[in-house]
Amino acid sequence: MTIQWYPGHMTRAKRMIEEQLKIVDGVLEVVDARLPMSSRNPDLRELSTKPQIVVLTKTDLADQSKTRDWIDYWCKQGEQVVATDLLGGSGLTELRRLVDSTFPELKRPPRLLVVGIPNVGKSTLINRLTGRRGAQVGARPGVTKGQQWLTAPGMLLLDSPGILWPKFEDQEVARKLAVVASVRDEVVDQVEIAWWLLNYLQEEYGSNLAERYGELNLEDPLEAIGRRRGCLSRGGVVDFNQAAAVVLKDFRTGKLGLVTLDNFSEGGKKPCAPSSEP
Ligand SMILES: Nc1nc2c(ncn2[C@@H]2O[C@H](COP(=O)(O)OP(=O)(O)OP(=O)(O)O)[C@@H](O)[C@H]2O)c(=O)[nH]1
Ligand SMILES: [Mg+2]
Repeated sequence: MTIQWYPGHMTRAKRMIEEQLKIVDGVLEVVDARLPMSSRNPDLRELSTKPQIVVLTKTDLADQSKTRDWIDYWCKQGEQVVATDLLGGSGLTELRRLVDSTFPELKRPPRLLVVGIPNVGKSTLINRLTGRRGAQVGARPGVTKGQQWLTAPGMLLLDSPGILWPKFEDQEVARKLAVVASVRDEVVDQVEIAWWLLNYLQEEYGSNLAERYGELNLEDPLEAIGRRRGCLSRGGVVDFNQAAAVVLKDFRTGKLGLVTLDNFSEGGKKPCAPSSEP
């Protein structure tokens, strides 16, 4: 199945972001630490010329050593990056400090546009920084529909709807985005992405899988998980849709351990998606 998801509201949101970029002082690009590369929208990078800070969210769910590698890499590229756990609240003081030092000449609080793909935590970040629940939050993509300015100590923040790009050339990237629920579950074959995820975990984080589900039959891990978790339809046959939902929920809530889905290539510390290598 080919995954594509670029609904009309994203086209409109992109136009809105283009307009807002003209009036803001800078950008907070929100990136999911479990997908340090795949959750960065190439379109957004092209649109903006304003000073930018990358805010890595969900570090509480990501592989810490990979998070460090990616941050080192970006810093060497001259990017400003802060790692945050928006549920625990870590990284926010560092972010405020970085915002202060990025606009030293401004006599007023900087106006910052918060951008990123769906479900990465843009609205949660704004609520954290403002100390209020002014922005609506939810564990699915497409929660934020409009835009509004919100005041935080030392900055003004503008939330934006998450946007993707019109075509996923690399379906591996699309699968990863589906796994972290940045693409709507309804447009994706859940069994297929659960299979993909189980394969990836088997290769990269085998012990996490064994810890959660016990030893698995590698030929058909979803069947074994479904049976153990009681995802059965009439006649005792495993309901693969239910089993896939269990696996995806376990992953998204951190029950499969700390996992990052974007790897560095072997050898040189150069980022690349495994499937996009020549
Ligand atoms: N574990 C964890 N969850 C987080 C973190 N940040 C955000 N979330 C959760 O991620 C989900 C999405 O958060 P939102 O703030 O609505 O994301 P968004 O980027 O505004 O999403 P859209 O408006 O749909 O584009 C919510 O369930 C948040 O609680 C984090 O650092 N760690
Ligand atoms: Mg939002």
